[in-house]
Order: sequence, then C-alpha cells, then structure tokens
Amino acid sequence: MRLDLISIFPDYFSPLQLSLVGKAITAGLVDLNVHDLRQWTHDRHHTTDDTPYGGGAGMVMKPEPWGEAFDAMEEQSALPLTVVVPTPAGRPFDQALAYELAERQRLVFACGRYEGIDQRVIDHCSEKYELIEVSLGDYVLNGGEVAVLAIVEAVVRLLPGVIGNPASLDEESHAPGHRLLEYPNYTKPPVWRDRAVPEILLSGNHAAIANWRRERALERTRERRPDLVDDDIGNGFGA
Ligand code: 6GU
Repeated sequence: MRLDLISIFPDYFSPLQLSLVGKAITAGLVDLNVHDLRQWTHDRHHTTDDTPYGGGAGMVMKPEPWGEAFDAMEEQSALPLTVVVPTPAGRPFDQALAYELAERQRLVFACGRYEGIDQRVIDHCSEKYELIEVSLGDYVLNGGEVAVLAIVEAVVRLLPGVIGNPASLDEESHAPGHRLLEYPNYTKPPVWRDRAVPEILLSGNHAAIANWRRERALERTRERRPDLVDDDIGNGFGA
C-alpha cells in the first residue's frame, strides 16, 4: 500500500517510523511518503492560509497549494487514489472503515489546520478521486495530523503480513463478526498484591474459559457500550 501524507507539519509523522508501522515500512509492505504542503506555495512567506470569506474567526487553508499538491500526487504514481480528509465533520472512524481503507492501493491524507480547507478543494477532489472525510470522534483537534497517526496505525495493522499472528485480529474488540469489547486479560504471577487471577483461567478447561471470556466481554460491553450490544434497541447494526 502506498501512503501520502500532506501537512504543513510533516514532523508530526516521525513516530510512524517506530514499532509495527515502522516495521511494515522497512519490510516494504507500506510505501510511506510525507510531503510538506509549503513546497507548493510560491510567495516568500510560504502562505497556506487566509481569512474566511463572509467573516468569522480563524483562518482557512488556501486552495492553490492543495491543487498543486494533488496534481503532484498524480504525477508521482499512477495508482488509483483515495483521498482521506480528517475533519470533525467527517464520517466517524471505526473498525469497519479501517478494513475498507486497508483494501485501497493508495491513500492520500490531506491534513487541514485552522478552520479547515477551502471547500472547493474538497469538491475538486471528490469529483476526481474517491474522497472520504473522516472524524475520530466528537471533539476538536487543532489539525488532522494526530488523527492521521491513529488512522494509519489502525489501517496498516490490517494489511496482510503486518501482524505476526492474524488470528489475534479476529479476537480483538470491534473485530468483524463480533462487536463486543475484549474480555479482561491476565498473566503471571497468579497472585499479585493479594489479587488472584480468576480460578477458571488456571483450570485448563478450554470450553469453560471460552464461556467465561464471552460472558465477561458481554458484561463489559453492556456496561460501557450498550450501543454495541444486539439486545439494545437502536444500536444501528440491526439484531
Ligand atoms: Cl479527524 N480532525 C480534527 N481536526 N479534529 C477532530 C478529528 C479530526 N476527529 C475528531 N476531532
């Protein structure tokens, strides 16, 4: 998969060289390309924002640098391209969307700062490419960069060959097929500061353990995320 990340703060993306995403890059499973938007400005101050038409607080990102950036994206690779624009006004990001994005050959992330990007850039891109505006949740970040770190990590770990044991993807919270939160986990020692590991996990009875884990997962999900449980009405997923 090819990734292009466009931002006025390209340094935000250095942590992607670490850990699992870093290994996927080294292994050649991910081709990561970080771009400084200012290379597509032509004035001496490398201006990327301006005041909003109609008035109001904050600044809006100018369309011209973005237009040149997307032209350059097309020149750099002929792979079909999906544009991801992080914005609190976007489609809520979830595991289903992570799986969808993991199927794309090339993702181009356009990070807005300030009050966002001139709407004509969004309209231009949605006419020419597949475009998805994505939100991490109902809160406001200063820009898309931190959201991109989260989205890239969630997507890259789903790519074939990135995770050593793909079975672990099936068991985790929000895996396709079950939407329960994960059960609690324990490791050695069997007693720590007077707290014992639940007996059943030491029993060797695999059926009983699987049962216990299912119940804990259901209990936890009902308590913390009733919207994810089938017996809750109006959870948006049907029964
Ligand atoms: Cl994706 N971007 C910004 N700027 N703020 C957010 C967000 C994204 N998701 C939640 N808040």
